[in-house]
Formats: sequence, structure tokens, C-alpha cells
Amino acid sequence: MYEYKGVSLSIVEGDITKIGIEAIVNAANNTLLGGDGVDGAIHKAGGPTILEQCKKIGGCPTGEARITTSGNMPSKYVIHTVGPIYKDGSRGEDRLLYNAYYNSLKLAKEYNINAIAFPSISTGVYGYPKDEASKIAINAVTDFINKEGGIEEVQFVSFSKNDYLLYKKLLDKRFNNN
Ligand code: AR6
Repeated sequence: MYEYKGVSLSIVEGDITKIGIEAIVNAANNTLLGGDGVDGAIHKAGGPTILEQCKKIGGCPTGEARITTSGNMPSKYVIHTVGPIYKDGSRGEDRLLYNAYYNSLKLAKEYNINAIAFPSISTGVYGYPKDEASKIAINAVTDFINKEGGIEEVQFVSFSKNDYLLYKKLLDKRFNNN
């Protein structure tokens, strides 16, 4: 567990659909109509009410975020965001990934959500290099805390031991933990 300006930051290894927290973030696509990876897992665990709400929303541009309820999952809300498809790093991928995190937090704040869990957006099907993506995730979250505030807890959910260790290395370095 880490603390940054009074906000609790932690790394959790496991399946985000099982986390009982106010909001979980989905790494969705522009249609918001579901897919593989964490998106598929969220729609499967949450049930059809999420898809019904997503259909009404009608899509989401890359880097932006939209919100639905969580259906049958223990969380209350799902914040659907769309990360970039990684090509070669020269097409503004870093800014779009940053925006996906930042805009998810902005939406959370609008809904008075205090605690949120993020998967590692864009690092699966969309192919973003994990090391770079984790740094961007941490930068976006700490920038948001600096500039906007209003959040109390952020969890970085890692789906593998390697991802967990990567976040741990970066957060230890940043916050000087041993
Ligand atoms: N809990 C937590 N993390 C998970 C889970 C889970 N249940 N399942 C996978 N991950 P991805 P993307 C991790 O592919 O790269 C979909 O088809 C996974 O190990 O889910 O943003 C959408 O519809 C990886 O580190 O999302 C889009 O079309 C991370 O979540 C596209 O994939 C993100 O992998 C989005 O691709």
C-alpha cells in the first residue's frame, strides 16, 4: 500500500470483476458493445444490464470514458474507457492512454465515487508495452490527485504476477518504499 497526498494507492493481483469497490474500469472499445479480455469478463460477470446501458450510450471515443452500473458484480459502477491501439508509439498513443485514465477519474469524481480499480488499459489485445503503459497509468493518477483531487483510493489491478511486480517496482521507485 502506498499513500500519495492522502490518497491510498495499491496493487491487487487478480480478476477485477470480483473486486468489491465503488467503481471498476473497463478497457473497452469504441462501440462499447463488448469484446475479449477484461471487457468480455466484465460483461459476462455483470450480466446483460451493462450491455443494455452501453447500447443507449452509443459508443465512446478513444481516451474518453462513460459510466454504467455493475449489474451482478460486487462493485457499484463500471467506468468504460477506451485506450489506444498501440502501433509504434508515434501516433499519440501515450496521450490517449493518459487521457483514458484521467478522464475515467474525472467521471468518477462527477459521480462522487471515492474508490476506483483500474485494469492495465491497452496492454492486452491493444498491444501497448506494459512497462510504458504502467508508467503512464501512475503518472495520470498522480497528476489527477495533484490537479483535481476528490478521490480516496485507487487500485491497480494486475492480471498476472509479472504485471503485479512491474507496478510494484514502479511504485516503490516513485514512493521510496522498500
Ligand atoms: N481482470 C483484470 N485484468 C484483466 C482481466 C480481468 N478479468 N482480463 C484481462 N485483464 P485487454 P485492451 C488484463 O485485452 O488491451 C477487448 O476485446 C490483461 O491481462 O482486456 O485495452 C475490448 O473490447 C491486460 O493486462 O484490453 C477491446 O476491443 C489488460 O487487462 C480490446 O480488447 C488489458 O487487456 C481492448 O484491449
